[in-house]
Amino acid sequence: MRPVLVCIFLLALLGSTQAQQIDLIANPDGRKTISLDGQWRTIIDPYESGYYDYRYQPSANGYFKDAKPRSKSDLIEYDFDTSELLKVPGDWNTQKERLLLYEGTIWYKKSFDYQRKENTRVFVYFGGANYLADVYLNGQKLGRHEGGFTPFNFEITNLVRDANNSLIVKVDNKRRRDAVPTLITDWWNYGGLTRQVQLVETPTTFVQDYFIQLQKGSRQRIAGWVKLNGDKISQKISIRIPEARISKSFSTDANGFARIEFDANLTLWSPDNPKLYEVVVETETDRVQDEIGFRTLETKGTEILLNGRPIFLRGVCIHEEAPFRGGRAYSREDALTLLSWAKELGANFVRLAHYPHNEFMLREADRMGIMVWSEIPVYWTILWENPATLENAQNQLSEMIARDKNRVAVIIWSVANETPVGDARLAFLKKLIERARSLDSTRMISAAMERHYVDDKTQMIDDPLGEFVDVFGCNEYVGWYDGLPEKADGLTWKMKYQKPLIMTEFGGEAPYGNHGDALTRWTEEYQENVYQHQLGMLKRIPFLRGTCPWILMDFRSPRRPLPGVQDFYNRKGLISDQGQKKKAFYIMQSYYRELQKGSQN
Ligand code: GCB
Repeated sequence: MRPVLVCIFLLALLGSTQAQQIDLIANPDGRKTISLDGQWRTIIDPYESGYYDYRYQPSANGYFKDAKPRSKSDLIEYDFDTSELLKVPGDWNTQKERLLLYEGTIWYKKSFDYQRKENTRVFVYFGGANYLADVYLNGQKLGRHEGGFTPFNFEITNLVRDANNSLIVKVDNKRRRDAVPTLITDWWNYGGLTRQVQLVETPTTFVQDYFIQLQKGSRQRIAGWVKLNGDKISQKISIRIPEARISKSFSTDANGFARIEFDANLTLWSPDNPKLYEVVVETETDRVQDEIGFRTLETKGTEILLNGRPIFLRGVCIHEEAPFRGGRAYSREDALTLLSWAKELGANFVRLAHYPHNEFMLREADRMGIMVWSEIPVYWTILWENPATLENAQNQLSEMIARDKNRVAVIIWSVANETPVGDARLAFLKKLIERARSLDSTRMISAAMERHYVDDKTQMIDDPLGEFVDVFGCNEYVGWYDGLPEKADGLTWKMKYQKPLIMTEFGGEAPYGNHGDALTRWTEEYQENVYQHQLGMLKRIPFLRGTCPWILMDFRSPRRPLPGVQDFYNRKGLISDQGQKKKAFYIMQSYYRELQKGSQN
């Protein structure tokens, strides 16, 4: 069943007085919104006493009731309104020292007043909550969302009150073997309401979602769809791109769905000229405005073609970690700092590792002309045989694509990172690839994979997953986990597939300011040495179409305890978490400048 049908079915089933989790509302910032960001009341609940009773049964009188004693004799053991404050958006770990390593449940509460308007629906939209969120309004459950890095929303039109609404979210970031990601990762498990929370207002029938991109293989044919939600979903709709003098009309069908297709004479988006158009989707009752760019993308043998021209992806990997203050990044300012550093490095491409980053990153990448690899946290050792794990991964993939499918900067959807070759894993990842292709036929699909040694000198890339992706991503740490830097000099690379290769990770670790000779681990000189030998090797790989050193900036990791050196940071950054550039930064920068000379992108 198409999501829109599921949604209509649920609407009918639940009746209009119930809360509903509906498909994602596209582009919330293009609508009327009311921010719920700021200080929220919070209760730390390591034993989940606010959720389970003492027999470990879900309690009918959990904290979500937000109860108050009605008489002086009443026994109620919690009180949101005198509890601690935490800032939203923001991870909890970096807001209070005792929460740095906390993994468990914290309850969040926000009170708000709301003036209901006629013919208006209202939704609560969460940019992200890591990892499991149970959401309640005025004591009633709106629903649950799993996955720490994708948005979700619920309709609250018929539950919201004029005054003193109590919005409560139980956020649980306990790691689980069957979750996505699973128990081990090389990044901090930042918990909480890590992204913006907003009320989104729409007319009774509104434009819920749209896909407006160039058709694969065409430089002027726009193809996509528009989906309405409401009680009058068979309507005339129009798509306007004023600057390109486009105004086209379509009709939605009985399910509120319209395919759109038309020609437009467009200036294509590229890193050199990141042209975006104002695009307006209008119905009889609603109007949404977006900024959308258009470009073509294809692979041909081992080439990647952007707007028909071969490109080399001068990339860098980025974690969603906030420069200077630490913790999860969540603001436009964070995005601008990170992406400006990438630009300064000479990058035209970023790999947003290892999960979907906040929407600002994508919006700013669109504006700055930086191509994006976006991935889901199918990382290392997922439970490949568990159907619920697959469903969860598929859902996170769908939500990532739902949010970012109109962002021209996104050129690659990645389904996994460094997963071990095997049948169950292959079946799992093939399903993810099918899902990605069914939702979006315009992007390239990839995954970061591994290589192996055929003999001392020969690297072979032949992961069977390679057959199903458009572009092969490979992580290798020659000179760091694998021998000394000069080992790279003697290596020859072979690939089983006639496809483009991106070296999606390589690098070494050094805290900024730690100096020594080029063979002393943890020094900037050693890191620089790794990069020098890497570049010598990379330049000799004929099918290489992109490089993404690991990583732009140092980031917190529980796997990195070495005192005085790591102190629970992965120090492979080209830049420190305080913005200081290490020697290796300049090695990469001069390589990218050299590449840039002969290229238009
Ligand atoms: C990898 C992982 C990345 C790690 C990195 C490292 O292969 O993909 O998540 O952080 O290596 O530093 O070891």
